[in-house]
Formats: sequence, C-alpha cells, structure tokens
Amino acid sequence: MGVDGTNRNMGERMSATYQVSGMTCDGCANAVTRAIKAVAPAASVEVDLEGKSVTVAGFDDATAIADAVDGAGFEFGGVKA
Ligand SMILES: [Cu+2]
Repeated sequence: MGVDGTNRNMGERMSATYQVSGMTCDGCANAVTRAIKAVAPAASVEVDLEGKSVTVAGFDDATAIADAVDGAGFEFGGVKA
C-alpha cells in the first residue's frame, strides 16, 4: 500500500541471508561483495558486518555463493535462520 514500483521491486525480490565469518571491516565487506557479484552480476549484495551476515537478492544459488565466499577467504556458514 502506497509503495512505489522501485521499492516494491527491491522489497519483493527473492533474497536470502547467509552467515559469513571473518569479515572485520569495509575492506572485507567489499571483498565478499565483489566475490559474490563475480558469480552473480545482477544480484544485489548487502553485508552486515556486525551481524556477520550477507543478504543476497536476485540470486539464490547458495552453492555458488558459498564457493565465492570461501574463495575470497571468508567462511560461509549457510543460510541464517
Ligand atoms: Cu577487512
């Protein structure tokens, strides 16, 4: 109700939040974001440093995301409950 098209698209795109350990600063967040975007260029990636999690919208291949995260030197912990 009262939501414009843009917000609606962002809010309703399928997304999942994954646990990622080892991120300590914006540099880490950028590295993880770049790694995921390398396998999912159209995805939107949002890192929560304090929550040790990454939310990915528009791409739901968790295996590819896990490989990207591990390849960047961080620890993929699965889908966050
Ligand atoms: Cu860092």
